[in-house]
Amino acid sequence: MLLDAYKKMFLIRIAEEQLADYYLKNKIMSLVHFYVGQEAIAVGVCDALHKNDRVMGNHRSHGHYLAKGGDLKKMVCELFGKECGSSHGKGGSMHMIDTSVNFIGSTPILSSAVPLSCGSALEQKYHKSDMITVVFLGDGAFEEGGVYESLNLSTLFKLPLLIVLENNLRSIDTRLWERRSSAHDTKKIVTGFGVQYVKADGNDYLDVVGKVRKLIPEVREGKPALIECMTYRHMAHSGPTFEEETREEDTIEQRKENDSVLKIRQKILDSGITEEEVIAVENNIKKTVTNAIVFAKRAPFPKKESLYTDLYV
Ligand SMILES: Cc1ncc(C[n+]2csc(CCOP(=O)(O)OP(=O)(O)O)c2C)c(N)n1
Repeated sequence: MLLDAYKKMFLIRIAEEQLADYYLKNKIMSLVHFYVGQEAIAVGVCDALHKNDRVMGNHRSHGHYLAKGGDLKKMVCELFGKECGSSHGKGGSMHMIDTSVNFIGSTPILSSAVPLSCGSALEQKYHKSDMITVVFLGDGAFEEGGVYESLNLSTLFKLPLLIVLENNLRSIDTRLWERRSSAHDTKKIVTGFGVQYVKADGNDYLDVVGKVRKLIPEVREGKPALIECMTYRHMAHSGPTFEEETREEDTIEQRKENDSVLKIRQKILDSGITEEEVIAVENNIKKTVTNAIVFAKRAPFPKKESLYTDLYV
């Protein structure tokens, strides 16, 4: 089980690290927000889900898509603006959708995925499905009004909705404590609406998956919940650079010490799998990523005639 989780987390990490080079070479057709550092959350949450549960993401959703079982080639093609991308090359990094794995979309308008996910959960309830909807949002998005309307509606309508708050302490370059009064209390806000609240260490796969597994049976019964996962993003808000000169909350050394990918790797070694075996797994994943990028580079762009398809007007 741990090795499977590591493979998924390592895939997300390596895919983004390799894609970072192509971003610098201007091969990526949209703005990119890298998820590096937050992998334990996407994988921990999605590992606790049924494949027919739905997931919605945001502007930083490569990890969410891959953790939900998304296709790496389709994702890389989408970033490269190619026809075979998950949104036929027209959405880019921030508008991925792949209903074949119940990844029902990502949208960069902060918090807008939360009311949309309420709608999805309402549809699931209306059709007496046993499935739930999960939505990922950041601490900046949590401050948008639509979140509070959604918290209210989710308990009013008893929706099978799980909200995953990825608290990386920053909204672009603005730190949490520069945006919120000292009285701000996320748990009180959430429970004040009647929504269950749980806090997890977002840098620890086992903590996330364990807590989500505990929550889900009640969510399926129509008791919405929010899990706040504390984490760090390692790279700048957008693009592959680091921003040490503007960070006060942590250092590269602290982030490395607390890095979820390195932590789970150590646990695997402690469980008796040898370093050589882990390296072989990692090399395989690196090859898969390289192959996906080669495939995407060679793939065709969308045809001119398709300019007006896939549009909602
Ligand atoms: C409604 C809205 N306001 C502002 C923005 C610009 N914007 C894009 S990402 C971002 C920061 C988001 O921070 P957070 O929600 O904490 O997610 P993170 O980037 O840390 O993953 C902002 C302000 C936006 N996309 N939508």
